[in-house]
Amino acid sequence: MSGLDQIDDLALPHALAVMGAFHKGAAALPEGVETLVMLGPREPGFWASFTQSPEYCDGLPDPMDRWSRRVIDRLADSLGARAFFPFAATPPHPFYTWAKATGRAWSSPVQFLVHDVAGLWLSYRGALGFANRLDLPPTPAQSPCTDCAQPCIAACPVDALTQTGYDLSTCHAYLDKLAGQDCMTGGCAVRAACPISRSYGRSPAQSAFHMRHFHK
Ligand code: B12
Ligand code: SF4
Ligand code: SF4
Repeated sequence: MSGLDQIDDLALPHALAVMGAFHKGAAALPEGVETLVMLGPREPGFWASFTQSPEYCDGLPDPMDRWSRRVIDRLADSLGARAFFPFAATPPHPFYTWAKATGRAWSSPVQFLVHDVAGLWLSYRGALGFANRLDLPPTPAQSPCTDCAQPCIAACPVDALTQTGYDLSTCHAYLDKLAGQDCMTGGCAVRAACPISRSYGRSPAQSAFHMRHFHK
């Protein structure tokens, strides 16, 4: 029998953390899964840890996805769980819907998920599915956006990501320009504007890595 604290302890050496969990019913889950535990980068420190890994150093494609598979598959084996990943599944596993079911992530005014600890820098590296119902701690009563001045809404210099949606072509066009290099090296200005993001301690080098992948 695993508890969330035990899972968090096992994730710690890999600079991963439990970002939330829920029981079947809060959202649909694959057959045989009663509890889903979602894992994401533990900050500060995730980038320093990941860049020591064989996957980062071998120069082959998709190092973070390959790292996630190796580490989270092993965690799943040791806990008697099933691993799920936000990539390489067709159709994709519904991580956005699952995230909201944890009660620790909400749709922000700009639609991206906002998390109680990671803010708009939220991302998931995988999830663990358990056949039994784990005890789960209480979650925040409301989204942090309720009592926020909402700087995310006006943070994009070209209004590509606002309350009215995400205009991908405007975003990508800006990222090709000199002015867009701030987003390329420091990450999306909308995600960075969130006060919770600012307290999360994510390395700009990690944002730059994802931006290079997003805007090849
Ligand atoms: C496809 C996809 C994209 C597409 C979105 C295309 C589109 N117009 O919707 C693109 C390529 C644009 C994209 C971009 C990014 N994405 Co993305 N993406 C996904 C992915 C792989 C699949 C989503 C999906 O269709 N699922 C299938 C449906 C059936 O399931 P669902 O998720 O429950 O469906 C819900 C969502 O689609 C949601 N939704 C609807 N409209 C939109 C629009 C946006 C922008 C989002 C985020 C969600 C969303 O509503 C659905 C119902 O609830 C998910 C991972 C996953 N497996 O879910 C990540 C995911 C949503 N993305 C994520 C991230 C981190 C990013 C990037 C920030 C990556 C980066 N550069 O660092 C960028 C954003 C660029 C930026 N400015 O920084 C995170 C969430 C982060 C967050 N705070 O919201 C996820 C969960 C992946 C992860 N590893 O954690 N992404
Ligand atoms: S800036 Fe405020 S409104 Fe926007 S996602 Fe963060 S907490 Fe929510
Ligand atoms: S990456 Fe930059 S241009 Fe694209 S949505 Fe974010 S702030 Fe706007």
